[in-house]
Amino acid sequence: MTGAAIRYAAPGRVNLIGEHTDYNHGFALPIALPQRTTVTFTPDGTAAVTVRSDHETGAIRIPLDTQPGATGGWAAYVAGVLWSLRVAGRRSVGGTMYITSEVQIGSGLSSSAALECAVLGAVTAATGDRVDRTEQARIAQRAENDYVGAPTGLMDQLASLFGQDGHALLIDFQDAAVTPVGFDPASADAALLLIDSRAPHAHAGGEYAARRASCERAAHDLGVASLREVQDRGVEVLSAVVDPVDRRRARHILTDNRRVFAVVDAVTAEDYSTVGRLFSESHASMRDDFEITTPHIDLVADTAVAAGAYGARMTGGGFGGCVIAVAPIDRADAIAERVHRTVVDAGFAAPTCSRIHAGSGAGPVG
Ligand code: GAF
Repeated sequence: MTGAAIRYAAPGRVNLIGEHTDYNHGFALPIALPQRTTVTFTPDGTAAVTVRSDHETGAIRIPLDTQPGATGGWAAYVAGVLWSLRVAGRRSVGGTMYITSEVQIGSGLSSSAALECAVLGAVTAATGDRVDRTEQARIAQRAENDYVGAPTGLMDQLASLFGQDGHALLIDFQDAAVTPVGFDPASADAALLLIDSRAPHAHAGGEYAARRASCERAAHDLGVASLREVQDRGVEVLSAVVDPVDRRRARHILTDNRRVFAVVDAVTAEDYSTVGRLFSESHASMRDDFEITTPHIDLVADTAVAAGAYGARMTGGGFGGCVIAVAPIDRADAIAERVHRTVVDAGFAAPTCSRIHAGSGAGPVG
């Protein structure tokens, strides 16, 4: 039996501030991007999903009882969602799936969370199961952690699922609570610029896991389950962390958590020059304490500021990907031009620069 085609879309995200804080039960402030991944799913009642993508050639057949390791590459995110639904005691259904995506892959814009959340939405729409969005986020995260093998936190899935037009999302990872915060830089003659360095990044690589392990060791030294528990005690508490590198990693987490609230206040006051200063402080913290930027990414961020941005920071997991800059609207074109010229002159790939705004979260199409 073949059911009617279901179309479901989920967006990528940009994190305004609060980096690597999610798996430390801290805070972050992402926005959903207007760019989306769309799944067209035609259920057929068989015991497998056959999936194709506009980015890849060939079809991949994924049995509904797939196990970690059985499917690799991009289709592992689809297989992971089917597996994770089953582990969560939820139903799935076989059929054919076609995936199209506007979310740039490998740029740190959460193309993987967009794919997971779109697949999840399409399959649960087909089964008719009601799965609330927080549980959907956890199911998608488990797919990524335990099927794909990337030890990521919950931010990207929550951003993709809870995104709201014209709003950033203040997330408290202690309980996954999401509070929308009005975010419209244009109303204060400011612009949020997204500069893609085109240096690819990856989460399954060892550096992300190493940062996570460092934070866990620091929490262990402090006798707490997560760094969140010492957030209110100030960075002085970190003197009890044995290893100086772990201490610096933990300092980034505590200071970025604090900056999240400072950015919320500044955004609410439409004070984008303060937002920019906090972006640049966060970038310095990621460069010096968390050590997840690269000379290429630092050059992009520094050049944006030298060309007139209020501030700039790398966004996402690190080691490549994108920089965001907040700037007076009338400086936007000059910043894009200067960053392009300086970065190309330094021998790096030509970056792309666009103005972005907060888009809406995952949902059915049409
Ligand atoms: C990646 C991860 F997937 C997120 O969970 C988060 O840790 C982020 O890096 C860093 O803030 O996007």
